[in-house]
Amino acid sequence: MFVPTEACAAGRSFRVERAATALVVILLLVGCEALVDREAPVTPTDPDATEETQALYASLYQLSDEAILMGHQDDLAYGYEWVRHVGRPTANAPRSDVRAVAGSFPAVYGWDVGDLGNPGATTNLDSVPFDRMKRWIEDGYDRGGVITISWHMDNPVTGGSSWDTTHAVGKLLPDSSHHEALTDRLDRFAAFVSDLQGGFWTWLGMGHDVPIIFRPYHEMTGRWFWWGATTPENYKELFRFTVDYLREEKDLHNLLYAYSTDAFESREQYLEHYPGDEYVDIVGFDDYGSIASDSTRPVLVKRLRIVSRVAQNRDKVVAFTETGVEEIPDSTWWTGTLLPALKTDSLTRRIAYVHFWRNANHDIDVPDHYFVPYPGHPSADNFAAFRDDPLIYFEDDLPALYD
Ligand code: BMA
Repeated sequence: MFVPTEACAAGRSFRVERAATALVVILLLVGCEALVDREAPVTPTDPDATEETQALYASLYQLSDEAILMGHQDDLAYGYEWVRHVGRPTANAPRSDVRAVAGSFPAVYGWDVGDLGNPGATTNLDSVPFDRMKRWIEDGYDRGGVITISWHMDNPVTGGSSWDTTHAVGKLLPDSSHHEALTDRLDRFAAFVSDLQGGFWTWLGMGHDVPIIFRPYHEMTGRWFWWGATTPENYKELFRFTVDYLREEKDLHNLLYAYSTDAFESREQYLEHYPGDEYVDIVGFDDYGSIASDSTRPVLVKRLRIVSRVAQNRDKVVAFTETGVEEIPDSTWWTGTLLPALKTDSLTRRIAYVHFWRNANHDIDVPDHYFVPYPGHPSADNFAAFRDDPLIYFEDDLPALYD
């Protein structure tokens, strides 16, 4: 039978101490490794992404610790009281409702290439000519901004609009009846994107591809677009095929892919159409309903948190990909409702950018369809105050994102 002597007991306690120290050291090392991992630069899903695209992704990821970038759709093409997209091109300096009210361009420029796939189409569905859109994209990029592109693609099977929910997705997948109608459109998109050149040497024909956040097949949970009116499995296949085709067949390496649902109620619903970590760089969502007033703030905050956690668990960038309140009826909405929601906690603050929808010209486009103030709008002063908040970055707050 073993009877411990004093020396033996002392020896054992020494061993226990050493083991405990070793355990602490191991835990510290594991902790440090986790820390190192978290601080390692995040990389886009495309292993061949261009240097500028990789830099943009890492910048968005890092910046989201301290800032939320402000974005606006069609910002340089038209505003509530002016247009540059219809009629003869003018040589005037760029115009922007955002800059007119807040003193700076937005940090993120959104564009939509709807109709691009239609043979012979020269403008998108809001009459923005593609050739001028390209120049505005390049201008925004050259000023240091971020470019995101969505696509209200017509239904390739029927030729109807994107709101024509006649069954299409199953017919567009590989080996299906209308597959070529899809690849034709993607070919045209690839040609458009390849034309976007930026950087110092562009004037010598030696520019580089402009990095783009591409947000295809958005708001699929809303089911009002043909790509949403299908099974989640079909949707995922369409998304994956599109990414693979643009990456592998068309050799495009300047795209970051955004997964962008409409409103959702749970993490499960949010992820129902998620095509997989290898296909998505930015997780986001569109939401116009819950952002409108203080009474629905808890719903918005819940959604922001869910998406932010999804991004955190996958080491991805998170964004509020489309939003706004039409006509902004509450003159203090920017700092009174929106800002408190964004500042709720570290999860909601982690949003890399919040993107507002377009300011349709009130004479020639949809009346009273605008989402940021124009000069003289009752919320203009409050928008300027929102812009002054240290958390919110407009273009002139941006560090170099592409170095
Ligand atoms: C919708 C509306 C439409 C527009 C479409 C594509 O939300 O703004 O007027 O045609 O987006 O930009």
